Amino acid sequence: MDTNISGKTTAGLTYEDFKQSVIHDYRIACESRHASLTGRKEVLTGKAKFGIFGDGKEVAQLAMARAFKKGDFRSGYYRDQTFMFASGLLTVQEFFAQLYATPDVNAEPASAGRLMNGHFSTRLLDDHGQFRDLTASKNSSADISPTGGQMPRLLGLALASKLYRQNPALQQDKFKRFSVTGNEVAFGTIGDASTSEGLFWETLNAAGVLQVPMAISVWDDGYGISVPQKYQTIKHSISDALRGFEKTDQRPGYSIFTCKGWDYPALVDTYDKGVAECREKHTPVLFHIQEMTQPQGHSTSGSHERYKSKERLKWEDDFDCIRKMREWMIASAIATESELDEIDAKAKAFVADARKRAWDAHRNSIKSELDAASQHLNALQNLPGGDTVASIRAGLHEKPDVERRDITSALRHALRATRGQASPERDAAVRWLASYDQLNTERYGSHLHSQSSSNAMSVQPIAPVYLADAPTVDAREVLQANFDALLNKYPEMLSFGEDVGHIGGVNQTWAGLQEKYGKLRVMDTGIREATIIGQGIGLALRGLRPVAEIQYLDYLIYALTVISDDLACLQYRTKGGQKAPMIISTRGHRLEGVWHSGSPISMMLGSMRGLYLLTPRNMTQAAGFYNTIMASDDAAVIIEPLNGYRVKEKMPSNIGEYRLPLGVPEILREGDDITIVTYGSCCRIVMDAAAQLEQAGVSVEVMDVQTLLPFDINHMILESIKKTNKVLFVDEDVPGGGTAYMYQQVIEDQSAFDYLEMPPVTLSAKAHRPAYGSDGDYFSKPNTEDVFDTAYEMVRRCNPGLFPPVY
Ligand SMILES: Cc1ncc(C[n+]2csc(CCOP(=O)(O)OP(=O)(O)O)c2C)c(N)n1
Repeated sequence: MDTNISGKTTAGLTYEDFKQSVIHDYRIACESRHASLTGRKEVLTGKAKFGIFGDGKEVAQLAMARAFKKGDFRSGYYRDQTFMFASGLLTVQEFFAQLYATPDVNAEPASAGRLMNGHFSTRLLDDHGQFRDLTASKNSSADISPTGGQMPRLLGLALASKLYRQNPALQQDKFKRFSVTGNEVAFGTIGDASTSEGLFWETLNAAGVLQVPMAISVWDDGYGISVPQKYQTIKHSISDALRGFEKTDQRPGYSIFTCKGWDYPALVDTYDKGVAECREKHTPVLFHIQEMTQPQGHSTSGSHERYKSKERLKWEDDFDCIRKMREWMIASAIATESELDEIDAKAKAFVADARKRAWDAHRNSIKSELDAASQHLNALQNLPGGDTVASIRAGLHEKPDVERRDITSALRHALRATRGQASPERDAAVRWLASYDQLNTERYGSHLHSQSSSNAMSVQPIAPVYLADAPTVDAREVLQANFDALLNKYPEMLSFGEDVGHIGGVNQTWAGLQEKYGKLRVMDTGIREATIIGQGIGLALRGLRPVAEIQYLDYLIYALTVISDDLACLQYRTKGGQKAPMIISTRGHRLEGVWHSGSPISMMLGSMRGLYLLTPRNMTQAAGFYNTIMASDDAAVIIEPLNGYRVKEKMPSNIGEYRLPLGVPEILREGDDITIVTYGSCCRIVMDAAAQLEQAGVSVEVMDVQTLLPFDINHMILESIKKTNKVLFVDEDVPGGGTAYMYQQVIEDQSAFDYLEMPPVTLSAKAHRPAYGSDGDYFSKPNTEDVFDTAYEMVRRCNPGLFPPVY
């Protein structure tokens, strides 16, 4: 019998302390297993809708948790409940509250009931939306369901340690709550099948290139739902596949460790050693944890007997990691069989109790709402139509586990049944329903954006100032001077992207800034859009202010999942528990050909709610938006107009300081006959057309909306339409894309319909991608003649006598 692991005392513990820590670990493992078993039952008996659990992965996670220190971060997936329990980041009661979708941040701090079970996270922000001292806690970034989606942000979480260690400007007191000289490790976890995803490989390569303290664990149970490893991984082993990534004496790379998921002492030793190296030397490490199992199958959606052989199932039983840990503890005289039985029995009782507390709390809050609704239903029963209300009420009370939707639905039906009657009872019921609706909107719909006092909508605008002798320069110089001022002002700001560093960007907007601020502030990256965004998310989660550049808007599509699934919904899915205030800087709209003229606005509008989408028409406006977002704690995409870098603009004297408000259009030209609403590069086209229309006797009001999300918050466009009674929406997206969005905003949201004398019109690019060359552009994107003809036809339709036909 070993007196301790591998003949040495683990992590400086005495044998007795070590023994107690193993017993503690065993208790956590048992609790976690009982939580899984009980959780599945809760789903199968209808108390919860879906369950996915961490059974079969417990023991390795205990070992990982032993190496996880304050200040460290996790970026993982749904199997990690044992790690979360062992690290003290999740209680069993909270685990069940999430399973029941309890919409209360105190009961379910990870997502306030918004995410299905197994989506872990810790609250990095205080109640005011400001960062807590992250070095005083162990931290977990917020999980998402797309497998592999946790990888890109892991890169940024790890890179932050390197920056905090190597950049002396980040040693100031105000950054002390984010890092202790970069000693923090970013722990990643991923299932073996999900290593087939491109995001895994892109992250792995980037972290190897950057040499950051990232410790990835691959939980290998041989399957991705039903699909076995042989269809997932080359050489059927991720560690074998990754041998080329391994570091050598000559070249940096990864330290790669393999270990069996049931071998507790080896796991503890391996994590101890691997994480120490990662922390100290900032070497990325990968732990390939093999021979894991799934005692209950993948999730509650199906049974694994359908695709695992009898032999495999028998092996999984024999090599169950808790069983093996137990055998080892008995063989090592750490505990006797009966002592372990007792721990297990206590764990079972503890879980049962925690489950009950979670369920009771969940039900009690609904019950009090049901009681309030019942009183209103009672009162409505006395009105004509009361019979229907009585049966609605009876139906509600017959339901076994009434939910909030049942309460709301019952009230709505009762009000429908008693409609048309003036009575104080109805008024009271209507008022109660409205306040209940408000409560549920807050429960299920708050925190799309930051709700802290530093949110972007609260930033005070500052106008650009021009001296009498303000120089006129190439527009890209305005941005360059602005970035210079921002880097100077915010030591926590950094920018990175393809060609951003050494040459200062493909359009020279960062020219000379790497020289001035160093390679840790203005960085080149590989061609890897998804992890450029992930890098930004992870850095922003740890208090830095990244400007992540996607070289052309057309290539944002490579990063779409990371932006949509991770960044855009971060505040929402944690109900304000986390934020990643980063700027995605890109350039788009028309320039040249299919892949350098993109303006996929409807794609962005449809997938990035939670981000602000800013579409400046020139670089002066763009700079103003960078300044606003930097002064806030929100995240935004800023699209610089690709064909505007060499256009001449005046240099404001308060560069780096002026701030443009979001959601406030600018009237570029006043007119009485028709309102044209547009943004971005189309502004110049529309302005040219407006000048030509003036000569034809048409007075055009041109409105640049400037930001699509948010959109014209003061309804300035409506005021314009009240004057012109006609509106034309112009952009470069596909038909039914960005123009349809603006149409909906103005007609429905601003109620402009009543002021129109003819239907609104949209003018967009063609449905196909823009062809190459000047003619390709002309026949693909809206041009000045198109705008002229469309607007002219609109005014002609209202006044044919005054405007003869052109064609
Ligand atoms: C991008 C994406 N594709 C598919 C799914 C559906 N899905 C959920 S879990 C899973 C299997 C994952 O297997 P593995 O990575 O080995 O993790 P395990 O569940 O075995 O721990 C799949 C295909 C998903 N969630 N995300």
